[in-house]
Amino acid sequence: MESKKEFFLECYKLGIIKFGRFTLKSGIESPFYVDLRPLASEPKILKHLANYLLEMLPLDNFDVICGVPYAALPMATAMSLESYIPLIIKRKEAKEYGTKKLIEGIYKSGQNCLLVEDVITSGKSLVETIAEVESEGLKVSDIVVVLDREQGGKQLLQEKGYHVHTLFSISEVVEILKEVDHLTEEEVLRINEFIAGNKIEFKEEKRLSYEQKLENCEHSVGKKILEIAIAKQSNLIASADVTTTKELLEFAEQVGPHIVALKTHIDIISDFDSDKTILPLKDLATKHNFLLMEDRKFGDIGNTQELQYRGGMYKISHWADLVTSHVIAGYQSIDCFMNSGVIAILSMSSKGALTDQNYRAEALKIVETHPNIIGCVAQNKVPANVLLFTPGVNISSKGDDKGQQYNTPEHVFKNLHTDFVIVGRGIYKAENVEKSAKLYKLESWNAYLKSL
Ligand code: 5BU
Repeated sequence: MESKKEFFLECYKLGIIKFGRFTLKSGIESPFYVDLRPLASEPKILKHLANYLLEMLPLDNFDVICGVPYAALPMATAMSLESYIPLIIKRKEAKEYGTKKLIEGIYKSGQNCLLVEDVITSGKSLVETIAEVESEGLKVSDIVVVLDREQGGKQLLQEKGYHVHTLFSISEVVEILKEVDHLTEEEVLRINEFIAGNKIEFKEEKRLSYEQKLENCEHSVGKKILEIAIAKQSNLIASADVTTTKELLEFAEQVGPHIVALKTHIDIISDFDSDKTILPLKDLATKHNFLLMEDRKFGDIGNTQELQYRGGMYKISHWADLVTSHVIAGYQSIDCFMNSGVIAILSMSSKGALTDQNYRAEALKIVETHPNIIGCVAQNKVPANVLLFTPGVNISSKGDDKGQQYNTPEHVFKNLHTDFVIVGRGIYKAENVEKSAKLYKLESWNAYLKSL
């Protein structure tokens, strides 16, 4: 292979770096613009590039190789072909249907994954990709980058303990271009000044603690659930999907000390009786300091919901601290829930749910503005000030045969910044219900602490 300098000049001919005045996404004016995508259009150059990158790396360390989408995908593919390290593909967004997989290809949890990136600036996309790759159980120790713009990203990742290997840095290529008279002294000076003064601080989006959320929370029930979480060091909601009053009360007694709320589907209780079911349940809620959450999933016009909420045989408004409701009927449909905090459903945990991005964005506007709503159920991150409730949590199962999909507490706290997990069968089907409630409480609390 030719020298690194000659190789760079070959690449440069493809127009990968332009000099002038460019306004970046951040609004900053930059004297250069980098786009390495043309490299993939020259097979010989791509192949050489792959070998240059491989040469820098301790290859025995890696089980799989993955490019940060999209520009680095052909580079990672070429590296895989040259080294026989198997390739995996990370999606930019998890598929909304089908397998919901974030990473495609063959890999096992615990394997070490080499990450490939074309250009590193602030390090933001790498930090996000690393989190996603690690959330699939893979380890990341090394990252290889074609060009370092020298704006802070490399240091950030090194401080986090990753080995970052870069083939070229911007000051190095500016030096090469000056040597071959592509840039004047003056231009070089201007570029170096820009580099020196433009370290981009990338602030990672931090989740808020329960204490911080409590400060911002206006709704009395929202406050209450946060206070209980802090007092009991628990963020666990147990779903009591049992069908008799006896089972319900026994379950509440066993899990009560470990939960912030007990979630009911009151209409599946076959022997429901206001005095025999609700009164003792309320006593248990007081005794063990937990809230009652009726998972009614309202979804009608306001007038009908009001009748369903206040009347019928269940009189939900008399006892439920929290209710779940769709917001599909619009903002005003939520006005009727005067006595309870509403948890709005943006998207459900089941496979193939129809709530697309657009629906969720519109629903989120209602969540953020309706005074009766304290939080929401969603399968993706929501703004830090919104309380996020996550059902579909199970430590030992990936799903059932009716479309339910499970994640672990670790996954949802780390990746979604969840506030409260909702666990049904993981607890009520366990051989030892109380032991299982304790386990879920501990795992979820630790996952919360880790996500801070
Ligand atoms: P599971 O046994 O952990 O799968 O029970 C989950 C509970 O949460 C069950 O009562 C569902 O009705 C409820 N749930 C859910 O699973 N997914 C959702 O999106 C919503 C509620 Br909203």
